[in-house]
Amino acid sequence: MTAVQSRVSPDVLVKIFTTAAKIKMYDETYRATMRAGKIGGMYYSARGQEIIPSSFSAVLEPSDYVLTIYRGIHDQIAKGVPLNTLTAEFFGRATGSCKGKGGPMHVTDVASGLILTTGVVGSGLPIGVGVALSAKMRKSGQVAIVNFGDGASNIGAFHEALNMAALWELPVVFVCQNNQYAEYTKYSLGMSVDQISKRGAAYTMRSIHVDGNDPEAMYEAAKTAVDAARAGEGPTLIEAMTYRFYGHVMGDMMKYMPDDELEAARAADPVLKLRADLIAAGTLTDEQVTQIEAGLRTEIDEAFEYAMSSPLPDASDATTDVYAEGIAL
Ligand SMILES: Cc1ncc(C[n+]2csc(CCOP(=O)(O)OP(=O)(O)O)c2C)c(N)n1
Ligand SMILES: [Mg+2]
Repeated sequence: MTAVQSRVSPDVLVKIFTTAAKIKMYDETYRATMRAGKIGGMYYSARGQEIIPSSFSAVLEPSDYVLTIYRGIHDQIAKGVPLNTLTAEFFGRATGSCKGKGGPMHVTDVASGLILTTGVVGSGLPIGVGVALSAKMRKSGQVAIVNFGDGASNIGAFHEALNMAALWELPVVFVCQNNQYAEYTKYSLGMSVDQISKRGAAYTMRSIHVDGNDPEAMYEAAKTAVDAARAGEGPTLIEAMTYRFYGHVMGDMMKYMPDDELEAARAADPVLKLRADLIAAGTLTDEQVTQIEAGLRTEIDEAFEYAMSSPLPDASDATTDVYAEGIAL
């Protein structure tokens, strides 16, 4: 059998796979821990959407910025937020990246460039414009990646942000992760266009419609957009088509998602497909994949153990780090 020539180097594909496998395993562990009643709270699984941020992670520099939403665990892991402090923040522990005061909906980790997680749909886009403006004014060469959903592209802030970013030629990439549902509504029922990427034309913005579950196409889209932003050629709107495997939020019964659609999406699991493709192409052996997964298992188990055994924040710390120094209360 002749291996199909890949457009993207094997090293890059292995990097994308390793990140995607980490996100998948982390998500499975998180849901199992919740189901076992060991942690409470809300959880918005990103299973099925792993390839999008994993492809970006093979393009971005550590100093670049990423903004995400409540369904953001894949973006946070891919940007390199350490699993210990990330998990502790999700569990609301004092050792978390925001000392347990952010929780799953508000993770920030400045050191790794994960600048914002927001629960307010669409609100990350104008903030991403501000982050990119700062990078441009400082001539730092940094790029801002703003992740959001299909539903967010119907919010006014999406349009305001695209307009300003295009006008000021900012180094920002708007990544619409079109997982085909906004809460319980199929995106086509609430969208005036058949492709969200077409909205970029209204702002004279470079726009890309891509299969977000295809690592080669997704890597090329990410690289094109990031290279352009870094070269001073302004923003890009990427619409990355994908699917969410577990509904809107943990506990969602998913009755509104047709069984055959869900089954087809899960049968085409993009992480398992990339795993199988890398083995079939001879890029990785079975043993190498098993070794990668064993390493991830250890790292994830240690992070959950660290978070579980960490203390809750002390009540006396409730207002520290909340207000800037010198502001009279
Ligand atoms: C401004 C605002 N309006 C409504 C909501 C309620 N809400 C939470 S998630 C969501 C759906 C967003 O869907 P999408 O942008 O496609 O992201 P996904 O959850 O699919 O990742 C809505 C309407 C909100 N959080 N913020
Ligand atoms: Mg959606």
